[in-house]
Amino acid sequence: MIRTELCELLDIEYPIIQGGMAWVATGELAAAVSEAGGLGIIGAGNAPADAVREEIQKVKQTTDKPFGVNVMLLSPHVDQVMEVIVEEEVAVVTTGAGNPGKYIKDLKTVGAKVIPVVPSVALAKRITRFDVDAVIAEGNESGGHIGQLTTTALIPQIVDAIDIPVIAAGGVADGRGLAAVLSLGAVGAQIGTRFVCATECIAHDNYKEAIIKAKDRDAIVTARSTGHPVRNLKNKLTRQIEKMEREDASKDKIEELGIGRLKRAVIEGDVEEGTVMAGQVAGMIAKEESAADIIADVVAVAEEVLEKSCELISN
Ligand code: TUI
Repeated sequence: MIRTELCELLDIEYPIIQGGMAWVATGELAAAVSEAGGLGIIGAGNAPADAVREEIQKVKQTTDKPFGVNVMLLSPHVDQVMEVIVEEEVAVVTTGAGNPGKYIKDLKTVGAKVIPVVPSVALAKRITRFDVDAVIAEGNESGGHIGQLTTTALIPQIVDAIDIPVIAAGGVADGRGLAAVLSLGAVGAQIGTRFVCATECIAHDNYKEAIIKAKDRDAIVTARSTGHPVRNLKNKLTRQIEKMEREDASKDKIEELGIGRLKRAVIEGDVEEGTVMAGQVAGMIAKEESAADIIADVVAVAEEVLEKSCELISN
């Protein structure tokens, strides 16, 4: 059994949390991951508060186990989403794209654990001045909006810089990845892209197939020139963005082109003109399977890898 202090902190069986992916991570996926012993997370993205409340209620109707909500702090609905999270007494809140400092006092009144995503040591240090319970250190192998450092470089530097538990994100899709980030000092891993291909995930079949078909170099970074780089699968849209970047198009024009494109891919299944966010691990994902099978496989392989490394030492 792989248990770490993350299991005690979040009252979960395995040190695995699911990425809070906008549009993709609905109540259905979060409930399945939590029911299987990980921490399921609803991705609030830019959704209005009422829609987030519906997803929370879906999870509560399916499982009694703890789950979380990921709040994208640039959302226009962030204040109301945080209010709903407090009213619904959600156990865990992860945040992205900013500093959740001003919401922490309210979240703590209902005992929520607060876990911000950080892409750098500087931000990890700044955020730990607030009453946060852990951080998710996200390497640039991740899908979606990314920072500069790789997971292998980022995790040990953040582990050395702060005194609270560090969860690794970016580049983890199987038990080898989980064992690797535990070796780097993390207490667990966040997995995103592999859970997109969970049976319970509502992403369009075309989106799941695009990930399953992807090869090692297909998850590329676009929109670097805007200062908000995004990792997504190569398609007609990424070629169009690359062309605009070569022609020095303005940041506004490039960002405007991206509006509504994630929904177009995830919900409508337009994987050519939509944004197909996925991590570098897309090339490792071979099939659709249940969240429970994904977790069982990650845990079994991590145990095998860690046992082998113990044998290496004792021999
Ligand atoms: O948030 C992410 N990745 C995302 S969010 C997202 S939703 C979306 N999709 C399409 C269009 C618009 C939004 C897709 N991918 N990762 C977590 C993350 N957070 N990465 C980096 C950060 C971050 C950046 C700056 C966290 C804090 C921060 O703070 C700045 C400051 O100084 O306060």
